[in-house]
Amino acid sequence: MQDMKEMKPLLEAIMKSAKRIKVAIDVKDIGYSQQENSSGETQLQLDIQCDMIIEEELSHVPSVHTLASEEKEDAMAVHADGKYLIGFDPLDGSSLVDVNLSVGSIFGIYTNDFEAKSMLASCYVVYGPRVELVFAFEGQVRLYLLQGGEFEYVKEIKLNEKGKLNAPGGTQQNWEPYHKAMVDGLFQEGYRLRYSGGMVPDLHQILLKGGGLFSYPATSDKPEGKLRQVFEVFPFAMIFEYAGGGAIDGKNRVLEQSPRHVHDTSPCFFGSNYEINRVKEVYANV
Ligand code: AHM
Ligand code: MG
Repeated sequence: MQDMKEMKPLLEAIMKSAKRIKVAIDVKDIGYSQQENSSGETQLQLDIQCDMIIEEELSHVPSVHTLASEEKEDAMAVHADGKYLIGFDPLDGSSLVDVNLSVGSIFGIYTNDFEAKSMLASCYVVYGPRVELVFAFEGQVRLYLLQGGEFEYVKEIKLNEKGKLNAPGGTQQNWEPYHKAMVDGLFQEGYRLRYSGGMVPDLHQILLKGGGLFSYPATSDKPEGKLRQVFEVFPFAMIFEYAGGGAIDGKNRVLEQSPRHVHDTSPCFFGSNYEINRVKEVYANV
């Protein structure tokens, strides 16, 4: 059983990275680099810079064995005698920076391998009007706020049984009819649309407003969804489950999945219990 003492240097390195990334976002002149990431997208220079910051801070921690970044094809060995494997998305939603919407960094802390069942803790940082950090470990989800240069603990995050927000991802034209019917059904029940196109602020909003549903389903153009298991889906799944909600691929918990490759994606649904049960009912028959 790992305790908080062992997690502390990791969390501190993440906090240090977050402060440096905030500065990079604030000052960076946004230009496109020539490099493509492993999903074939043109990387923003800012992505590369954030990736370097996190790599630098986390490789200083002796307990880190391996780092795998969404921005790099292969995982990187760090300390042979370390025991943690960290999968991270350095700047999720980076294309939103130039329109001044919120973005985030996401971290999954694993042991042995990058399977969902090997994840011990997870964390994300939201760079919005304020910088907030959410850390899930040992069944609890803790919220921190950056104030006067330091992260201060604010509160534990708990979801209600049911929320009011609906955040439907993916291209609607490519949704399956039953998925569209489910999304429309929630709107007919009074749910309100909240979708910025950044999974970190979109999920953060659902967590802090007490509930709702975020979906990124399988679509005709993306049958395996868009969001990456190791860097995006598993870390948020742990957070939603610990907060008293759920995270499924339609039918099953995403935390039961075993990715074949570190960059694999999965359809995913995150929410409070009422909405997750609704998804299960709809997807049970397909
Ligand atoms: P990125 O890692 O390339 O930034 O993409 C991930 C982002 C998520 O933050 C967001 O939920 C999703 O892509 C939005 O996709 P879409 O525009 O297809 O709804
Ligand atoms: Mg991402």
